[in-house]
Amino acid sequence: MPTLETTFYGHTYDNPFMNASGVHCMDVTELDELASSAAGSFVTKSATADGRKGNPEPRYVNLDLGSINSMGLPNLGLDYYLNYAILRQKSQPDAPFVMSVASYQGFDEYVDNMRQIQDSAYTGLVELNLSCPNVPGKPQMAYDFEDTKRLLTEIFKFYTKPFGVKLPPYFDMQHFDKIANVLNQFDLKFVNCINSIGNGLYIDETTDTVVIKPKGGFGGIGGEYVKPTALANVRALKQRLNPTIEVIGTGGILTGRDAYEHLLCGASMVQVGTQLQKEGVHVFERLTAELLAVLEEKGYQSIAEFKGKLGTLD
Ligand code: RRO
Repeated sequence: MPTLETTFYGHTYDNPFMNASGVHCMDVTELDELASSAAGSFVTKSATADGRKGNPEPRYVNLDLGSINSMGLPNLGLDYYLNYAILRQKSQPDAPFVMSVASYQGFDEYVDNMRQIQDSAYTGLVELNLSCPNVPGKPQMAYDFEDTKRLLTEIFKFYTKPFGVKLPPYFDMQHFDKIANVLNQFDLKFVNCINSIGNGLYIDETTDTVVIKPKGGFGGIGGEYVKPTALANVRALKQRLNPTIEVIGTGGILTGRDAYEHLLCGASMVQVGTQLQKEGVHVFERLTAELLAVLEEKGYQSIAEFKGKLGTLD
């Protein structure tokens, strides 16, 4: 019987599956459900300094081939997630998880939030979300390579705990080169590719209207629509980043085969967003069973045997 055990930043998890930040991770109840699910680990909702109600509803809609959302960073505030993280780290030191942190105001809030985590008792992994597509009037940090470098430079002046970044999808080889060049200048532990494809538009056939209220219907696209883009980003970043920076693969994972493809591209962990929203936490039982079946069919005993070993035609 093969194993799905996966080592990520020094800890071996039962399997590589996690939720994608934003899905089923808003409060203690949801987080505890993830923690006791079949997922290998989990990540909290991206926190801003103060709690936020987010954008007006409807702001998330499931589509046949995925989802569209413009949640607008609803969350219970950094103190809430930090308290949860500190308590959980103390009570379950052998089950590490990831705390996601974002910013609503921009540059200074990112720095202040990281300073608050630095000054806290939490020493676990943090995912710095540089790619929220849904703050009206605010661009995504990680599409500005100069600002991203300036922000990481500022944070690394004081931050000594392990963290990585959540990236938006890139669509040009030169942009893969540019972001990798910035990220390789820092002691990041991981990058997570990809956040939703920003500012898509879905139209309801019967009403001829958009389906979500914020921003005139523009929202982040997830699910089946985004898998090829996600795989390309995982592969391209894995090929360009220092080997010490691990990659988390997120985007378009509906089946064990989808997860297998992310691992082939070099992902160490894989995150599930839209499909978790559609199916609930039991999705992780199905996905682990399906991924195990893929390993069995191919005669692999472990993920390490094929991770990053995508074939090419030259
Ligand atoms: O809350 C959101 O609107 C949101 C965030 Br922070 C994000 O990073 N990605 C996304 O699709 N939605």
